Amino acid sequence: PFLLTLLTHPVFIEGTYWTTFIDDTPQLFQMVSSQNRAQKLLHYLADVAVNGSSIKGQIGLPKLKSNPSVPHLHDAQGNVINVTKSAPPSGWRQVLLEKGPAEFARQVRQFNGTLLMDTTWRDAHQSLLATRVRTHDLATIAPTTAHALAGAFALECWGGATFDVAMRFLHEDPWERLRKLRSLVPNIPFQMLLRGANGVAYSSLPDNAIDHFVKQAKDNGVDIFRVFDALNDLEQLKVGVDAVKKAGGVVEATVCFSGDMLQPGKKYNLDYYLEIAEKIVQMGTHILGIKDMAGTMKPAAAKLLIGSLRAKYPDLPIHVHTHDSAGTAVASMTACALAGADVVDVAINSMSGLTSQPSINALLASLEGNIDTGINVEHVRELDAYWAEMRLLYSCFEADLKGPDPEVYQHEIPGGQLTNLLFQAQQLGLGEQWAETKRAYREANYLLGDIVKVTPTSKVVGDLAQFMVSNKLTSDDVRRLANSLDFPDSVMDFFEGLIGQPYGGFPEPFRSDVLRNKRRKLTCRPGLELEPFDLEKIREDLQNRFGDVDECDVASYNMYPRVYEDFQKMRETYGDLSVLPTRSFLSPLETDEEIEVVIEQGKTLIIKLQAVGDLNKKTGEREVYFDLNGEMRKIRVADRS
Ligand code: 3PY
Ligand code: ZN
Repeated sequence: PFLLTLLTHPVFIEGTYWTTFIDDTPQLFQMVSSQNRAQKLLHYLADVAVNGSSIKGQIGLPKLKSNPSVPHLHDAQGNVINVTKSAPPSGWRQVLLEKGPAEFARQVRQFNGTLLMDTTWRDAHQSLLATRVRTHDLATIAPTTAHALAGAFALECWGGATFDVAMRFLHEDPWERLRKLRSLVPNIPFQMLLRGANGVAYSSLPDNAIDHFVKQAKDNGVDIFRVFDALNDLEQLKVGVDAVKKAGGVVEATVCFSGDMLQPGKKYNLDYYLEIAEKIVQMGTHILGIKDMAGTMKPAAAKLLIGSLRAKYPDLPIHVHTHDSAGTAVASMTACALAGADVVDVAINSMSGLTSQPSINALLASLEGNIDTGINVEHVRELDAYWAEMRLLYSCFEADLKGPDPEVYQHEIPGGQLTNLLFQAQQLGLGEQWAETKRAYREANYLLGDIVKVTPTSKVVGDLAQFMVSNKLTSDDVRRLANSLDFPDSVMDFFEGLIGQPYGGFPEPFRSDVLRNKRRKLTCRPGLELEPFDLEKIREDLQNRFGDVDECDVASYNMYPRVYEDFQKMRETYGDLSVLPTRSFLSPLETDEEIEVVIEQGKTLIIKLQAVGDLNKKTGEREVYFDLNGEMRKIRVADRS
């Protein structure tokens, strides 16, 4: 293609070129690069045209048949606000940038009311749409969001499962997502979810890898780090907290809330939470997070817990997270606000409820006249129109949950996992299996010692539950046969101590029976046993294998080596797929359908599918014909259908 570009360049054709023509005309390389990029994207579109999308977890095609539209925001006089031309109002990020984390936290505490964090860009789609929302659709609504939610405490937009899923299933770079969104939202702080010593992975990494990852996250746009450990193991938590402190981010060290606190005899009761909170305060945090990942914090528990923390720590900002799985989240977050929480989590209406966070407008209505939030009610209502369309666009990832689950207080399954497990049961078409899975999950939790359940411990419980269902084992059977059963790896890892130490210790003799002589019993935190990564060497290796890499690539590789390698291979084959509109990413173009793809600012490809040729029986291939910016292109792809 370079030769072609050179030969067709007007200067070359006119023969007015000079010897340094190639050196002095970098556009030649840019043209080659954009032609290459176009060619790679056509390959992807051709493959989808012939074989359909191969995005994991996709059932059917998007219900949205048109391109999503961006709603207009109106000012108080009813005029449309030009969100791309006018700078968004200054927000809490300006306070943070000007005054630093400690003063930011102080001012959040001083705010006369309760601030809101919008989770739509992270937890809401992780909980409802299998984390599949793409950068393209977040970036499209980012300028409008910067205006509509200018008063928000933060947007949760990164971390948790989004990092893994972006690379593994969406074939996009999570760091590019972060930088793009950051450039479009200068005024609202960005929050990420960090799994303590696990970073954004499922098990411990060496401490230097966590420090390195967090530094890149901070440098590329994350402001506030919600750090948790799935067992509330403070040693594990501290690894993440220390990393954020070193990077200069806002620390939100978090207590994971587990189960119905007010039930008599509950292991995780008020005393337990006050004890963990005190240790977190001793560790040093700008904000105290309370993370109710299964949505089991009833309003009465919220009032008691937040009220007690408020009284004990009058100067410490408290930020509460919940899920609406039981249908009580608006009531619970209202109770938190009334009890003195400084920030509570919500999601845009069309992305709220069920296993996601409570609806922002429902909470605003609930607080109205009583508690200020600094949020423009009309603007978020207008913003919702976009997410209503997104829900249709991503319909092929819906778990199709119909209503609240009243059994959450029994099984205590975290929001995102509840949707995943239901989705799996639905795919099997076994309604009964769902009830059985929930029952087994509850039993598995007790077998494991009634542990705090959130990534990665929720996976341990889920794996054991599925093991029990598929092998038709009761908990008595499991206990009795423990020294002869072949348990899932995650269960072995848990009992070895690779996920940390549970509160109250491991259940015995069950632990010893499960481990037998196959695994040891670790008593220290697993990271202490890991050799630090040689980051310089990793970067060199990656450079040799993949060419131009940076520290973010190193961090991606450290978290998910295989996933990162596969991602690089996809990039090599198809280029940057994040620029494709989602409908074309997930479904074949129709004949004569034309799409616009912005590959970089000011560079738009107009692509039209012209025809898909007949199957060549000898090669097993088809030719796919496109019109690319007015020129015909033919792509040959293997027919795997
Ligand atoms: C995650 O770790 O991804 C979570 O969302 C935990 O709630
Ligand atoms: Zn959550």
